[in-house]
Amino acid sequence: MPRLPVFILGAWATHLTSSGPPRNAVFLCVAALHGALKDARMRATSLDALVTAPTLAGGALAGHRLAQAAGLGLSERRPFPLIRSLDACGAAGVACLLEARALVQSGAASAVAVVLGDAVSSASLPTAAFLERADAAVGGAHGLTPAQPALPSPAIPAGYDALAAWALGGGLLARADLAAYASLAALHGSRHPGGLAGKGKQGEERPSTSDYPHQPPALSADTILRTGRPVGPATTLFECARRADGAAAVIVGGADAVRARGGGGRPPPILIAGGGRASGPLTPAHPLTAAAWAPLEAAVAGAYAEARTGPADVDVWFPYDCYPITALAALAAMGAVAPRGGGARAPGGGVPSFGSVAAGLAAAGRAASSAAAALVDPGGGPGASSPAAAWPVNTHGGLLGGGAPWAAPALFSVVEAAVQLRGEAGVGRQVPGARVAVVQGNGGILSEQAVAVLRAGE
Ligand code: MLC
Repeated sequence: MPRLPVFILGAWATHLTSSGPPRNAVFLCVAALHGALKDARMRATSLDALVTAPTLAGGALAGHRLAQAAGLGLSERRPFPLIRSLDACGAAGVACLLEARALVQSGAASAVAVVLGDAVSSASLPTAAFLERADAAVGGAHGLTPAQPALPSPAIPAGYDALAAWALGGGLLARADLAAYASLAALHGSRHPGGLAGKGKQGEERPSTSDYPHQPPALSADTILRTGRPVGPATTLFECARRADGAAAVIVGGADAVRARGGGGRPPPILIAGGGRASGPLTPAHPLTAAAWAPLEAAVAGAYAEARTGPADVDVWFPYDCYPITALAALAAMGAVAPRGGGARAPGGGVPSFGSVAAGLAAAGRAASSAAAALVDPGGGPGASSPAAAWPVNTHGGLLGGGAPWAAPALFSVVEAAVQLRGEAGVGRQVPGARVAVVQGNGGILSEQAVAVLRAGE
């Protein structure tokens, strides 16, 4: 039986910050929720469900805490909204979006808010406390079994560093490819007003780049390799998810909700065309093999199959880039290195390799290196071409170039995908003719995968 179509009706994200006074994750989430409702031209009373995830900074019952702080359920006309809280770490942005879609399709809700945020910058959560919680999330100091030793602290960078070393050791990537990816992320991040590197007007209501002056990119691949503080043998600090405070929200509903809010002046709905989810172990098995990527490959395949589409139709890509190795692997799994329409479509133009990370990683690495060579000069100044057209990947900067509030980043990707598919990214940032986006969330160390295909104007 065909599933009911479900849409994104509104999307909004706060600025990302890492300095100034400590931020409160719940307050950030409330701000994002109100921004998304305003964007959708809807009232909080029209929501009948809220989907969120636990924060690193907060405690239990995250959804109830947020609903109460946002004043949901205060109307006498509606019951308290249904709350769902998913423990999926970095996969949460997409996993929660798919959960919201399932609530609408099952008839349990007609309009659902998906809200995620956290406050994990050093301004809000001192590094020692951050590492105690982040290390614990992936097994802690004692590891899980004698056969699976604990990762040394900082455990998350160490786990991803091992994946990068696996790819380098197998000759699948060159070290410079990883730095090239981070350099491109920094370039996009520097052009987005809401990210840590962006210079948007503080307090403006939604990221809008129409009046945003071009900022030179901060980092070339060469600078990253020469000056980046080593965090592991194959990772510098500039190749780590950049801790940040911030929140994102989207409003999801079916055809009824689209009709109920009317037409004129409302942003066009974005169809959630397909979704795929898959789980893996908490940390990849030792010794590492290409099988570590199987959940990612399965989630991508599920999303494409349901959307009845494939890489040739995708215009803008949102791989989860907590570390360059995950982004390049996801681009390979998504088939982003395949040429489209016979030309060098995004990004790069290499060997068609959709489906297998091991088969596509080398092409993804080469694509990143050649895009970085064209777009970023060695001194870090801007190259000639438009980054959004030449490298339509994480156009908001992702986790490396934009910022990473723990479990929320993939929802920032969903918000940016909506901005791109609505054609609202502004001069210098808009991917020309963007109609289809693919967004990935990755939790833990490849522990949880969620992928969504989004389509404009249906
Ligand atoms: C950090 N900095 C960056 C950067 N990363 N600048 C540019 N690009 C990047 N990618 C900057 C910071 O903004 C800060 O600038 C300075 O470098 C120092 O960063 P810090 O974090 O304050 O340093 P420190 O306290 O020494 O901690 C280093 C660290 C930590 C490596 C232990 O940064 C860390 O653990 N990072 C990884 C975070 C992480 O893994 N998150 C989860 C991703 S995995 P300034 O100007 O303020 O000094 C995931 C999946 C999941 O998302 O499920 O969780």
